[in-house]
Amino acid sequence: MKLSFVYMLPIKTEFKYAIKDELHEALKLAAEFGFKGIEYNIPNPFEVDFKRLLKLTEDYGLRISAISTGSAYLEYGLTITHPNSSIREKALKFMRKYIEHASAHNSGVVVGLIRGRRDNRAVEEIAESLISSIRTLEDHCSSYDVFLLIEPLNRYETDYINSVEEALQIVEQTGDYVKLLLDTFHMNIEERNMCDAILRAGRSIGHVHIAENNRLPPGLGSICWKNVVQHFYRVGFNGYLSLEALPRPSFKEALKQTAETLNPIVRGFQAEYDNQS
Ligand code: LER
Ligand code: MN
Repeated sequence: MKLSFVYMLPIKTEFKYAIKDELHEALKLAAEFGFKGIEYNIPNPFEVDFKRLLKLTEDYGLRISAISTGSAYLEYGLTITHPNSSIREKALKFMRKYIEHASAHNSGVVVGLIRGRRDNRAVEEIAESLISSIRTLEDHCSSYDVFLLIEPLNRYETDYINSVEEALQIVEQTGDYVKLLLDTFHMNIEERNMCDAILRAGRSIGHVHIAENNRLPPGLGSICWKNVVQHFYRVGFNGYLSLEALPRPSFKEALKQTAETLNPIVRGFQAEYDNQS
């Protein structure tokens, strides 16, 4: 597994759980601390200078681990299950562009907040809307060799898809171009046991967000990282652990803290994993 961190491009709405500081400095530090990836949260995929982001990322020896899309929801209210079809179409247009960008490093595109809220709709109704929207993206995903990532979010942030079990139902009804994004902060709230949930998600895991139970960087809370990392390896996951935490006490400290907590654990299990596969 490799370390990554979420970087949020500028938005007007508040989002506290990503690094937003000077990008050069963040990339430089991350590379020094042994991070291999950066996940860009991009509010508008049509307005971003993606070539510049890609070049900068590669100049520092990093890869794009995933593209997250929550800022398109926060900034423009776009969702792929919106009852208003023109808003839904606009969200899908954004998704197709995100997929094209993600093809640079064949990474996943996150379906978190952009999947929309249930509000007063029946769960069957929103599920049908989500599944049909996702299916319209299948060809684009396969042409660009990119996958989608369904992220269960805790009940205080959304009223639709809070658990691994619920997210797996979407994977079952779509296809293997749809994977799960497991976020340790959300799992700590929603799952009875985080390690059992990892085992249940198994081969469907495509990406991981890491933060403590209190949403601080790993090492500043009570999650047992050795156990969690071991379970990700147990199910054959060898992708990115992407920091999405409150960047406290500073973004520099957050990156350092994450590296110091996780590098030795990952190193320990990686050798074992490589020998077995
Ligand atoms: C996004 O990845 C996430 O985890 C959410 O909490 C966003 O609000
Ligand atoms: Mn997350």
